[in-house]
Amino acid sequence: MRSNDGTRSGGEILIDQLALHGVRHAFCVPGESYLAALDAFYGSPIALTVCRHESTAAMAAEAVGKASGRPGICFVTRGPGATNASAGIHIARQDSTPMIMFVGQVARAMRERDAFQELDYRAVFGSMTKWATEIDDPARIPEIVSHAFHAACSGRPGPVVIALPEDMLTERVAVPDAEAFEPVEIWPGLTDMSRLQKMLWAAKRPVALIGGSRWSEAACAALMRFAERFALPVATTFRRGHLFDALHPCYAGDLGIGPNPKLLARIKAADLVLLIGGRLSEMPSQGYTLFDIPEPQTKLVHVHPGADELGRVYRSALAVNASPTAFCSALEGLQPPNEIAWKGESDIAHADYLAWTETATKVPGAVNLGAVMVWLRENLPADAIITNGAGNFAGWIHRFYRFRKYNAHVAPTSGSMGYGFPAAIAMKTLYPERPVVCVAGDGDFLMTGQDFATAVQYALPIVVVLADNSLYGTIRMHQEREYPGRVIATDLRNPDFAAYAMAFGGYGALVEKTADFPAAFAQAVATAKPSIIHLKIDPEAITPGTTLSAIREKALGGKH
Ligand SMILES: Cc1ncc(C[n+]2csc(CCOP(=O)(O)OP(=O)(O)O)c2C)c(N)n1
Ligand SMILES: [Mg+2]
Repeated sequence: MRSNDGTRSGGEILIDQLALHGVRHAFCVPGESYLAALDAFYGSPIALTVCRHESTAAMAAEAVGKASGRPGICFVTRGPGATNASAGIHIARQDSTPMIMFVGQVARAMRERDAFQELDYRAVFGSMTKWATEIDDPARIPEIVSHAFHAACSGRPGPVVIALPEDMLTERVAVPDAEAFEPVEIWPGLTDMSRLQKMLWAAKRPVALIGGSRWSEAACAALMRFAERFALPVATTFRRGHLFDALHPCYAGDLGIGPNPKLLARIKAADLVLLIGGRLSEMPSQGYTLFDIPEPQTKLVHVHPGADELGRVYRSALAVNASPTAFCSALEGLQPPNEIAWKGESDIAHADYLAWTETATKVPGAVNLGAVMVWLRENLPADAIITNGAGNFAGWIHRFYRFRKYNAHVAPTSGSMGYGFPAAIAMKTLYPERPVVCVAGDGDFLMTGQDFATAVQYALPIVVVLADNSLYGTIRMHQEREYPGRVIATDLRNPDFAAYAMAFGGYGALVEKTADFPAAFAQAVATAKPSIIHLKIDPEAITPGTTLSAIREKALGGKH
């Protein structure tokens, strides 16, 4: 309850401060540990979504951070709430996403007694976050929250955890608010840009790789203009496909798991690699094999907002500490050479990409996930958003879907299962007008599937396309390769997912033939309810390019 004596509770100061910093959505699972903060949401301009599991609340907050570039916010209770949420914190860490998690804490006078659900948050989250702290004095909330927004967004963005002792949230003090926060841009130097100009003029076969965070629609547009002027082939790194229009004539493809061999050959043959925003970590670097470490055989220009990332793995010929947003606008000042030595290469690269992704490969079984992806890319509007978690099913998204707009793909570079559905909740909340499709595996979906209830509660018409192969398929694939025929802990017995959706008050349909997918999808959209389209996938169809039996036979052959 607000009073008019000039004082506010810690909870009120906190929520006022979040609203002032521009927060409009937050996700939570409630707990008695932070009731005073919950109460302050009452009547505030921040829409609070209550979830069924803290991993959903944290992943949804991460997805908001990923899409908006400003910290996504979640509130969870102490001990078990915080540990349940840790998967989302880890994603924010690996994916360089700004996020702030507020977590309840025991009263100040009880600390260090191992009181009910007490945790030392600095110790538990210290290695996973950019900053983990606890607020002791409500008068310092404006300062610490402002610090948290800056810390989450500065340099290489990441998560911040703030613990809130219960009695600190109810204490009343008079304190002024801090001013609204704006992220600090990191501009490249003039010398950086003129050195880059010289390197580009000397290059014979350059290629750009783009990834990471701190992008924007404007930055993507600026990069596209640069690519056009320089006729430069541009590839996107693992799960960052939405940064470049897949149908743009300079798009060279997706450098992730199982990439186009022609793209890999192009990158290996390049004499200059312009890496903007990404870290070239394990997945895009093909298990750290693409470039020598620490001295790449290819001239590398590495542009990254985190000063610590430059020279961390790869030594570059030119290291530029800049955010992609600032760097891309500085690219407008660069001039292409009069004679572009690599003229025509971007067209070839794009043709290679189109050929690699054009038609679904043949796979065993009556439902071809590749054909479903081709249908979706041809029938969804360009601004539709695809979300997913982790599993082999995602290989078909990367290969056959074509992302055309900023934020059209929201997925974890960290490979965290269960991410797709919470991200879909977040995207439908942020962008109610954009169609949101969550593509999930059977294993993947059930990691956060209980939050189908949340989508029903908030009437979020998300369509889940659920690829059910009755397997933890990715792990079975590795298992058959390393221990052929010794199947253990990778078979799944699944529910009737269409009935599951109906039981929650959504819509569900079973699809057993590719040809039935369009009608099921249209029906799901027509109901305007959260929906699950349950695709029965043959377990043999393990990747777009091979079968489970082929992997097993090859491994057995190799062992004899
Ligand atoms: C949270 C989490 N737990 C475990 C894993 C390891 N893992 C990676 S993929 C996978 C199986 C995914 O199964 P499913 O969603 O059914 O997709 P499929 O591979 O069968 O297409 C597992 C267990 C992970 N990446 N994340
Ligand atoms: Mg599966």
